[in-house]
Amino acid sequence: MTQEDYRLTEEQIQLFEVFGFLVRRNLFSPEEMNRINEEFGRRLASILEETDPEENRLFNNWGNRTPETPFIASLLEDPRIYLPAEQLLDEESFPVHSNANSYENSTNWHPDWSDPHLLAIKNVMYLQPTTADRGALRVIPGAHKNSLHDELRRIGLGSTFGPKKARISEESGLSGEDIPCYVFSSNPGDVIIFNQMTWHAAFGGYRDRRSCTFNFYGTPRTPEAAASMRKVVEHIPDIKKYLGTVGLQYHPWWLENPEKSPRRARWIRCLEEWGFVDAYNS
Ligand SMILES: O=C(O)CCC(=O)C(=O)O
Repeated sequence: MTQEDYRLTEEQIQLFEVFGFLVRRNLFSPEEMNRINEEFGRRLASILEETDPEENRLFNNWGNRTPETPFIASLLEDPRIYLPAEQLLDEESFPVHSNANSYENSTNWHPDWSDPHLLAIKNVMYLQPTTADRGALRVIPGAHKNSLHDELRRIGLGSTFGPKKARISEESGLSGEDIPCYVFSSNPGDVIIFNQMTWHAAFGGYRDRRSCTFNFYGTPRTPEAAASMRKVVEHIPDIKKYLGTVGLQYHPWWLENPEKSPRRARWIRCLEEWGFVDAYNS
């Protein structure tokens, strides 16, 4: 398995830039997906034992960089995950989140953010097969750019987690499923990467719908981008509370970097310098 094997082609990079997302099929083998599912299931069971069922969390989610899930934790350093980030963002990009998500239901339309100064990508792998009516991620092609990105907010597509309908649905009777989009029907082992400004959603949700997500941020190169990054870090306490993420994003076990990986050492330096480690681990 060489780095070269997992480099995106120029055509894939172009597709990502134009549409805001890229689908990669059969990236992980059934054996690897079984291992991921096993670690995920064990960690979820221990979280359910440790946490108060009355606690009002949106859905069960936790950081992957823990000794309880060593194989999932290692995926950030797998070229199938970090190489596209280095190609699509830059060689100095760094992994801010590596999360496991056990959803309770569907997710309404939203972008992860709307600030074009800050470049970020998210890799999403679902651990169960997905279809249009069973939890597939939907993305609106081209909605990572303006004017489409802002127009979708203007027409009232934006919503939050939970049963509250988006304004466009209240006013028009359209459901989230009626919005034109690409549906990422997938099998375990497939991965979609999207620009975090891309509008996305998933419908036909059900209890314990599982995904692992790996996000990378580009290193800010302009004062505006640096200011945006600082704003993101300031909002971390609110986001942690809102999402109810369990455990640490950057476990000391991962921060120790026992194999002295130069790539991980660089990532840790960026995460510390920008304040992510303090903000997420405190
Ligand atoms: O699968 C879902 O419910 C949507 C996930 C999502 O919004 C995300 O991964 O950013």
